[in-house]
Amino acid sequence: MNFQNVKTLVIGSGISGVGAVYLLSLFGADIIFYDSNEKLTPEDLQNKLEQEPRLQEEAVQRMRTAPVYCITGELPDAVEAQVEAVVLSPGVPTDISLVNRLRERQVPILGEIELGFLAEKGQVVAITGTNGKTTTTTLVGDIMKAHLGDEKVFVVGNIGNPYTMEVTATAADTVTVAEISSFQLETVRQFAPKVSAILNVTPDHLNRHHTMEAYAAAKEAITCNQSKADICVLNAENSYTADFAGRCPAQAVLFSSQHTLKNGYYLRGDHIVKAVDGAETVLLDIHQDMNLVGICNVENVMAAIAIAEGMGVPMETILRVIRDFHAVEHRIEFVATKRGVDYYNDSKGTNPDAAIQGIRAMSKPTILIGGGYDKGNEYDEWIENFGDKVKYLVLIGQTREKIAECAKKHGFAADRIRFADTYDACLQLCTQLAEDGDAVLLSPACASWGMFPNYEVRGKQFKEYVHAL
Ligand code: UMA
Repeated sequence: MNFQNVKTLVIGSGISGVGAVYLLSLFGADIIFYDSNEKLTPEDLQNKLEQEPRLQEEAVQRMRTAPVYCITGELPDAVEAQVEAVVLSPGVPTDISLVNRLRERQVPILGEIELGFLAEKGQVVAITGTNGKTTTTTLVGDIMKAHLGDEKVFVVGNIGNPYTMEVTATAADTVTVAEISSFQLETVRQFAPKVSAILNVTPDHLNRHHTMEAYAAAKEAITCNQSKADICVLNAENSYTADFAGRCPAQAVLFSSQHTLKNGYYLRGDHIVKAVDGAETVLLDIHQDMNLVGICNVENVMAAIAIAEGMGVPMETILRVIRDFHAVEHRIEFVATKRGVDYYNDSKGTNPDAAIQGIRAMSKPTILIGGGYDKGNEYDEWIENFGDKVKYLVLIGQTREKIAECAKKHGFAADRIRFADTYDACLQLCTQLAEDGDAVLLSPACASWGMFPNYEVRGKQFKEYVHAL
């Protein structure tokens, strides 16, 4: 699509919106930068652009000659009527009335990822899944950097680095490793990775996608422009991804943490094994060669191996990077031992399935911090995974009553459930409840929104508290 002089509405002034404005300015578009948040002013939006250090001089010059029109609050009808294309930030639902009206008028609707892909010159690896995306993306990024050199690899997307901000530096010999959320996949049209991965699909974000079918369909869209010349790495143990293997447009490469496979990567005892037509090669020992804990991380490592091999990286390089790789921040991250108590930050456990992996990774009696923003999830399976491990459940946020009721329904003793009104009170209570030999795990099964701007802030505050003990 040619954006030269096209009146383009960018919705959302977070990091994706800023990236989109940047790329559109290089494309020569006539930009309206819009945020529906009434607490923001047009000057706030202008400041976000001016304070972005990565804007290249060419874009800054272009913004001077063709200023970006910033609007907040309600979008005036007269402005809406002029819009010829729209770029959505991932957090903007695709079915809000403004977007519906533009769609009815047949205005092209692109997501920020799709916009970025229009400027991509190299190859793309794209990783999605309900859980494990960030760890797998980071590990694949590290492997690709070890193989090609740091300057030839860009790690972008939901991981917190907008694609549109990096893509102008891509070239024929670069690789972009993108963590892609279901929100971002709702708006892809031409996005075409050489290697994709769907790590797992379990209930999440149902307040946005409404049904599991719609959520799974969004994830599957990662392959919509792939062919059998491309690869899609899939989890053989997840019902959605295993089912998708049969109808995937790309060549499906499977991994399994529970069964042997004739072709693919699997866990046998303590070893990750690769099989080709039944002929096995042992690749690594999950205790001796990995610093990550939990079966979820074994799956992430298997997926990363499959992706990297799909990108032509020698196995020797892949295994060397895995041996040096440590946990991603906020993902079952060991923080410190204080007064005999181990503290783990799993703030990225923002849904029950992710939090199941968190509690499964614990080996000691655990004081578990749960609760937060209500995304419409059910907590039964998470609580069923507590076993005898959870000593106390300390609950915060909007979902605390819902989780407490669910825990009691599953036989969790009411006197082991505590409510905290503030995050500080919650952390102090955990320290009081924990005894020598226990663990404290922040793995809330809920988004942070409502109490924190994002899960990173929730995790960082947890770590600051622990380090200050
Ligand atoms: N906004 C509107 N209209 C709306 C909705 C939102 O104007 O109808 C505005 C808000 O007022 C706000 C802005 O949009 O100012 C926020 O946009 P955004 O939510 O898309 O946030 P970004 O800062 O652009 O960050 C997004 C991703 N956020 C979400 O998907 C919610 C980041 O993922 C991602 O790192 C970043 O793009 C770069 O790609 C975060 C996330 O929480 C980590 N992702 C979810 C998850 O992992 O579960 C999917």
